[in-house]
Amino acid sequence: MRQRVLVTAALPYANGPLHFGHIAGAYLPADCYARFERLQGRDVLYICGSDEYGVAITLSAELAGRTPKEHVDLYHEINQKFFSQLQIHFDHFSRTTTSFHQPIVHAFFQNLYGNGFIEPQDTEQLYSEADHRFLADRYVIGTCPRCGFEEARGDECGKCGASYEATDLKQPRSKLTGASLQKRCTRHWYLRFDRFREKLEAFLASRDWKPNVENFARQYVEDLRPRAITRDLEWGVPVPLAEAKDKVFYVWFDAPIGYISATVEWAAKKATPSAWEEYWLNPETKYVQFIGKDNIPFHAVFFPAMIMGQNRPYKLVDDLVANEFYNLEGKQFSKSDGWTIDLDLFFEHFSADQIRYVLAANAPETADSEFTWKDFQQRCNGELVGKFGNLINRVLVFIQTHGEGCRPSVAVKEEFDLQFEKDCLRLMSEIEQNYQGYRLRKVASLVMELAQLGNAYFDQKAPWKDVKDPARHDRMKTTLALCLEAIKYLALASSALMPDTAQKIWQMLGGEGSLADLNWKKVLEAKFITPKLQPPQLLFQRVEDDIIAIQVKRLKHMQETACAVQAPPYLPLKPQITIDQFQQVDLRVATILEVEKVPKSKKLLKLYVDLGFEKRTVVSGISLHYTPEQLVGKKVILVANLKPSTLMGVESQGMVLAGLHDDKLEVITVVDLPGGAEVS
Ligand code: B3M
Ligand code: ZN
Repeated sequence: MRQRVLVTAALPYANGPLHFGHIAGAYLPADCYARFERLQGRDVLYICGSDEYGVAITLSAELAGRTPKEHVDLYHEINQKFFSQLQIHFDHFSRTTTSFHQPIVHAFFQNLYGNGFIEPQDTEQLYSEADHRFLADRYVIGTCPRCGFEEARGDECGKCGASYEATDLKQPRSKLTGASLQKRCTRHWYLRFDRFREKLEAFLASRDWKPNVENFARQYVEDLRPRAITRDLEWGVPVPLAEAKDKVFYVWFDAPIGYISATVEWAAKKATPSAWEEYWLNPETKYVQFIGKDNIPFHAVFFPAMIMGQNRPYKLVDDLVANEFYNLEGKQFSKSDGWTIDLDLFFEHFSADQIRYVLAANAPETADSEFTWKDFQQRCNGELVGKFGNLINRVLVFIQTHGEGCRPSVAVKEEFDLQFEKDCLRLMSEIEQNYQGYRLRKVASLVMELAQLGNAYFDQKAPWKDVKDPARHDRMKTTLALCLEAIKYLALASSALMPDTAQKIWQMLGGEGSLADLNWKKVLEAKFITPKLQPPQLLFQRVEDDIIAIQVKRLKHMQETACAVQAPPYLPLKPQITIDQFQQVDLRVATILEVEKVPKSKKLLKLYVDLGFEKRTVVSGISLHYTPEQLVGKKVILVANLKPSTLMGVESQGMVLAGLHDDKLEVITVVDLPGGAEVS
């Protein structure tokens, strides 16, 4: 019986175009792994699909003037095309709006419900009379309960950094229509994740994951709480309870079930409707999931808990491969900021294998990494052309020129030849282990090592000298035959990573059929029978400086135009006040003595300041803009007669003045005045 391997990669939201960051993080590593396991003769199924529900999608759709369905249809197509341009080959790419999905989500819910893991709870939420609906946090803006900023977001204030429930906002209103919102009671259904703690702990203990994944998961398990799995929305999988007619499931409840429903759809389309069970219900199957690090809790904890509450023995993930983030030239890819690569233009100049290789060589496996045009050019020219392509080209051209393309056979082997054969096989076995361990970076570097080994061997044996002396022709034939063997290894080793290139090499060597359909071990030992080699063809184009210069210029240009379009609006002025009203505010110079982070808060810093006549503690939402070291010693302006308020458990005795524009925040400081000085 062949070992079954189920491979899934995070279902991308059909909410915008994918970029190389997504590819490097999940889809390429998963694709290479699936291809590799297939070469190993395993029965592999690589499943993915679009994640099409969730409030983020309804919001973007509304802003784009589309219905959610139109919106997801559009991006489902766009993203599928991108995957195929990159030769990311899924056995099935589904979507969560298929008719297969909903019944399985319902069954999941019914099992959890029947097993007592779901409980209703009443909460207050913001309701729009005008739109006849409850609004999710992301749709809400209002006045910050702390600093009075009128454009505060539904979950936290962009000005002072306070975080709160949307229901705490003053004058809450709809982000889309401006309609005012009222608090209303609504009932939601909570999944009692806390009741799975022990099972989850045992599950995590039984797995051997990378430390980043394991630690992240353990932290979540320590703090498991019931979580609402329903939402007041129209777009989503409806909740199958009479009481919950207007609710849908939270997208993170339905999306992971999409892995299963996609497999069910795959089986149905193949006309073997129960074939999915061999992957999902068979404990012998190995299940490997590839995700970005921001998805760890959902895959390491929530989805496993959902499965633990089922009556059917669905597979729990065996290996969870989570990569870090992958940036573009030092910053996150962002379409709206113009910080991205136009893919149609990219594929005009470059090939899928070039980018697959570069992404792998630089994959964000243990730390964040980035794409830079310079690195792309260097790797394409220095490695793909200079090492890999060079070996293949020089050997094949030599055989064409001096041996009319006839396949040389091994005559006598010297010690040096035997050592070369051994070194090649050692590298091949290392490459195998690293594919198996999801270490693509290492695979890419070993492939180059193999190419360099071949180059060094060819140089050392110098067949161009032997060709001149008939007495040494046997020696030359051995050299060439062993070089061809190394080239065959290169094709095999790079088949999962650079499938097009590997296939071209395979054909040049006289290989039959598709290399991807063959077996690693058999190819390793295979002897070619055709007496002639195919004339060599070019594998990789050099990447010229001017092409790279154009890309860099385009990136800059796109960013500038995006900035021009998106210049942040200036807020309208507030109503006039009198000088008396203003003078009620007591502003003082305060010297910052000590600064520490407020635990569990992203934005808040706790400042200990000196007003000359007294010292105070002030909490300020500036942590994203300043390090504690940058602040100590600064003399800032404090609203000194503000009523104290408590933020994340810390009492704040005043407010530090700061200016904010387009996400840039700057604290107002003075230089010479002493602490306590009045400011007016
Ligand atoms: N769509 C999040 C993401 O693309 C989400 C993954 C779902 S996997 C079940 O990052
Ligand atoms: Zn605020």
